[in-house]
Amino acid sequence: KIKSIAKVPTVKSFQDHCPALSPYLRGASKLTFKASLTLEEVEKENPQVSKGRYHPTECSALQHVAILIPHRNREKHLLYLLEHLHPFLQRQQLDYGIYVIHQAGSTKFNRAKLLNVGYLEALKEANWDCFIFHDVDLVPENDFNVYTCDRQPKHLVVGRNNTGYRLRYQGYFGGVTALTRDQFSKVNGFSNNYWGWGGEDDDLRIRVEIQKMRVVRPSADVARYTMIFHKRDHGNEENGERMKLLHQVSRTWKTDGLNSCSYKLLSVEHNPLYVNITVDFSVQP
Ligand code: UD2
Ligand code: MN
Repeated sequence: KIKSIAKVPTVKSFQDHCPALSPYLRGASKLTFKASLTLEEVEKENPQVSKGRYHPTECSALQHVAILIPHRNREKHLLYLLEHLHPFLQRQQLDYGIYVIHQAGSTKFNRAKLLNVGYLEALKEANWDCFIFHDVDLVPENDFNVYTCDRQPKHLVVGRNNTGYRLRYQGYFGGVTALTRDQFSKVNGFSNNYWGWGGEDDDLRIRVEIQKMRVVRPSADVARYTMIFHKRDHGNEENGERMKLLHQVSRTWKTDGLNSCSYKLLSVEHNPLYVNITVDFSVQP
């Protein structure tokens, strides 16, 4: 039996969805980092990017993705990341925006709280579906590692150059992660209480597990990164409290996170290649 199908009038303004896998992907690439690179050069190479945002014109992107980068005093790393990430995301045919969340002052660095701020501020200007929480010093090596969100929270760094491209430990959730707007809101975001280095990524994984979600990873041959060499930063000394905090997550996650993230916003600047959000955590808003 053949049912007659009503013809849907084709409206010009409706665009076809982009394909599940972009035709522009290249696979593994050899990364180079030129010492003399300038922001002006990277801007010139990316004329289609405006105010940190881009969307494909040939099709309508599958997801609207905000890339959130916590930052302080890593200008060169940021430059290299922007240089590689813009063309990488464009080859993936994503509708994306890059946000750099900059911690002003010299009080202890708080990566997790910066990422909460990024989520809250980015949603004030667009309806993002997916958030990529991204270290400034990790450059993806293979564009089949697609920066979209899945049905479950996704960890994108299976391996990196300086750890022999092997997963550091079961449950490792650091470096680069992808959560949908709903997944991140369900876990109440990151904890705001991790000052200095370490623990905040494990805290987020515990939150994910409490919600009965499961961390997924792309295959090891594509989830590869180069970490630009660095030493531990001043102001980001190891957090001695982290084990204590990690034991309390099941009691604290509901009241410590997105819903308690208060901060003094100093500025939001729309640069050509990224939105720069500056916050001060040393004073009360
Ligand atoms: C690991 C994790 C990272 C985080 C951290 C512990 C990997 C690949 N990464 O990174 O996600 O869990 O351990 O907190 O496992 N930053 C600045 N300025 C600073 C300090 C930090 O911009 O002064 C930012 C920057 O984006 C950097 C990130 O914070 O990439 C993490 O700090 P890190 O690179 O010093 O720590 P690392 O490499 O051990
Ligand atoms: Mn690092």
